[in-house]
Amino acid sequence: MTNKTSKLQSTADVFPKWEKIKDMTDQLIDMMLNLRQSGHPGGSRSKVHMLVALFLGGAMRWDVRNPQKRFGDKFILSAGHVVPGMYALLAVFNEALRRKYAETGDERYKLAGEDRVLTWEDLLTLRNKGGLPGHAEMAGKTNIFKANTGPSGHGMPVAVGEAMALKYAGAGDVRVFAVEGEGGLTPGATHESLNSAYGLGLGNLHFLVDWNDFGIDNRPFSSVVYGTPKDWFAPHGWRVYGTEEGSEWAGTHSALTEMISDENPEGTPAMAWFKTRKGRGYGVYDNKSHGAAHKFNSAPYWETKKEFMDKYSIRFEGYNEDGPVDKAARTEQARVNMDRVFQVFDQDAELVNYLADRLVELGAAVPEDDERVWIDTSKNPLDDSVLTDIQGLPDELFAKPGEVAPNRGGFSKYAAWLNGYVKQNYGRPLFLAMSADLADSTNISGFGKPSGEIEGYGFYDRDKNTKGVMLPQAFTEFANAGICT
Ligand SMILES: Cc1ncc(C[n+]2csc(CCOP(=O)(O)OP(=O)(O)O)c2C)c(N)n1
Ligand SMILES: [Mg+2]
Repeated sequence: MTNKTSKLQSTADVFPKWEKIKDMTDQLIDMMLNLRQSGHPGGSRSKVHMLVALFLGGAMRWDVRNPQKRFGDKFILSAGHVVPGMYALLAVFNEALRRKYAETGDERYKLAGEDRVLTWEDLLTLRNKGGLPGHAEMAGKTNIFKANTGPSGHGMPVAVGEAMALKYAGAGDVRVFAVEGEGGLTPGATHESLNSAYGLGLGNLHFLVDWNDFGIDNRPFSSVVYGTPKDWFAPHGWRVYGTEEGSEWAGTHSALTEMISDENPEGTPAMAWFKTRKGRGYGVYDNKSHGAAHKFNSAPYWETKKEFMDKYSIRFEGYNEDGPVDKAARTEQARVNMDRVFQVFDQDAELVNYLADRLVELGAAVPEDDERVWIDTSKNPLDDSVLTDIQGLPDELFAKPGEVAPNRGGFSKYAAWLNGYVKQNYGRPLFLAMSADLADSTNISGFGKPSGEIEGYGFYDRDKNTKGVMLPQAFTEFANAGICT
């Protein structure tokens, strides 16, 4: 088994580089939203430190050149509304590779085809038909997302399901990271996800929470929701990490590093919280920064450009002016100014080298072999006509004419046969099943029962029966729906 250790970034030398990457990301978020006059600035900005540290620090094994690698860690932006932050960050990452490839011709820096790579020019299309969507979608240029998200909290059950699938298959070293705001922790599905993840023993599941204490309404969540992230997660058996300085590099990087490095013999899930200020650097804060960009080229907008311009001696086109008015001219101005953001790269070749090489190094650390996966995916049981040919089903599955039997009894027998047949012929089950504490009363537990001579897989137990197919869920109907996806 190749279980390459994560390439943790071990020194603080990189923090000044991360700072520049963050500055560029911030600028691109603002410019994108300024052009489109739509989108979510506050939560996008408050998550930038967390995201830079996650994607570059080594906690996450991933390959920006191919986010669909089978054993790459999975990322879910459960707070799907803050997708501009991720678009901007991906644009910075990809631009470093694009430049490095142009400079060297080295294939390691080569990005996939245009339809798979998000470039900074794409930021000009935000929330336009055919352009970048307003919430996170697992498609095309953004396959880094492993769920389509937007409804707050609803990425969490999906994250549980993905972590479960990986663990079940034997690839429990592949981690799932889900990012949420504290507001997104309040829907019921989150509560169910926390219990489910503990029950299923998902040591590969990690929730990251941007604790900025605000959503949209004009009151902090702390005025209506009791406690702290520790209170919310620890009683559910989760390991809790975090930092009061979620907009500083040292605390953010160490919270993530500790979370993934700690011994975890019990296989319990983990979370890390990051205390931040919603709207960091945007000039408006908390809920006021949530869903409204500054008015196009207004004084407060230009104010968000000033510090960057001074720091890097870069001048933005149209600075402190209102115009232009028509869409084409506005888009052109945004294009010119986004391009100027990358003067930071022009000024600092070392930064481009670091970023491109780091992304390549992280990509190369994603394991490739599948020896540890016991489910043979080279053969697909669903292509087996025995399963779909009703005429060919064995007689014992059917009740005799006149026999009185409950439907659910037939369901159970059939479920047992399906998993039994696939076990015998493919060495794996076909179905994992779950219900809300109703496994036997609905007879869905048939999926785990013996079929004739073939032993059933039984109930899953996070310690004693990790091949069990009947997941021991409590009353988690909402989460089950997401887990099954
Ligand atoms: C289930 C659901 N209810 C309401 C909304 C509307 N909504 C979008 S974002 C948001 C506030 C999000 O606050 P938080 O989760 O704290 O995110 P952050 O502060 O990190 O942006 C709300 C209420 C939603 N997206 N989903
Ligand atoms: Mg919030």
